Amino acid sequence: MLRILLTLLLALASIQSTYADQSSLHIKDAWTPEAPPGRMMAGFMQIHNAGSSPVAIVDARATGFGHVELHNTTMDEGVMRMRRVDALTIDAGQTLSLEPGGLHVMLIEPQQNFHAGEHIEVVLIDSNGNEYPLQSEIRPRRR
Ligand SMILES: [Cu+2]
Repeated sequence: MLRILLTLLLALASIQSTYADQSSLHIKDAWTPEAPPGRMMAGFMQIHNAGSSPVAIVDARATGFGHVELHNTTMDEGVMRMRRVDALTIDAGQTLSLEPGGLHVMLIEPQQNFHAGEHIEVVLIDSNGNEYPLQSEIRPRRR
């Protein structure tokens, strides 16, 4: 009887930790600057890790885009360049900012036109295969 109870408790514990893993990231303020038709777009957001271990985002996809990469922006002899990064790592208890001039999700090969006020469906994928869906609000470019 005790053995059964223990097995049951262990099973419950493993379900709980799986659930905790998947809900440990809280993503907010996701937005994308409007871009001319056919041009790639960038996704910015705040990613908070409420869990007790680091989470590494290693891949992403977005509805309406053929290809998505994780990018950083660097200054190279006074010229702004974007470079692909292998992962966006968010340490336990920390918030990672994706913002203009820095880290961003690069939305490549748009397959339709997107307009300010619409939302882009983005899914971030971590190194364990957990998926984090979010909606990125398209905002008008500042003029
Ligand atoms: Cu980029």
